[in-house]
Amino acid sequence: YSPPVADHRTRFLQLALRAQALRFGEFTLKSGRVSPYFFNAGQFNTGAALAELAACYADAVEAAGLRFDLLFGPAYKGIPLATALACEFARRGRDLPVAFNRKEAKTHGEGGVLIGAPLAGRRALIVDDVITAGTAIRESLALIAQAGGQPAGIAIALDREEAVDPARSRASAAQTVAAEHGLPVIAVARLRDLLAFVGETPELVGERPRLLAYRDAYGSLE
Ligand code: OMP
Repeated sequence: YSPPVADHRTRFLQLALRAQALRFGEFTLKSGRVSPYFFNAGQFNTGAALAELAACYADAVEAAGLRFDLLFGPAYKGIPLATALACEFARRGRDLPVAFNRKEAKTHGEGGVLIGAPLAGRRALIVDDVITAGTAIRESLALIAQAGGQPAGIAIALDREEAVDPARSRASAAQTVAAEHGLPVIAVARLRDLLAFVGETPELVGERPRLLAYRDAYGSLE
């Protein structure tokens, strides 16, 4: 008998907790919101953690059945994520081109802001860490378009499921990006999965009221 393998959401949340990529407390976000939790993908900082994380992304992407032919990792956090995911897909028998950008344009050497496989004519899956308001995603879409590529979708580890401006609309940033650009957003886990996970984990259950209050203030409606 081999126990059933947990689905990618649970495996990811357990891994994030173990790697201290998921923390509870008081954190000020890029948006200025004060959040009772924070996800820091930089904490996946060993080969084994990145490999395990990449397997979670790969499972989520495969389950979504999306068509794409290149992985794009936005600087900086997306770079190791897209690279690790490319290695995982290769391990599963699919060798995909991978590309990423640098933040500062270089004027010597090979120049430009894009590194890796050419984007022209390819359907790029953007691989990033987390979506809150969707600002980082919009920058990647512009880069891909400039390079003559076509975005195929966005794969992220965590969708915080927050509304950009809760007073105006309670659609999540991921839903807004998806609708505006006609692109699927594939998240390994979403806030609703985190809430369920916290509820089932004795040492975390005390965090649940603060998470629920935060969701009431800023969360999107399902
Ligand atoms: P948006 O660009 O607003 O979608 O926010 C995404 C970025 O916020 C990430 O790329 C991070 O720089 C940062 N962030 C986290 O890394 N983890 C979080 O839990 C929340 C944020 C955030 O500031 O919203």
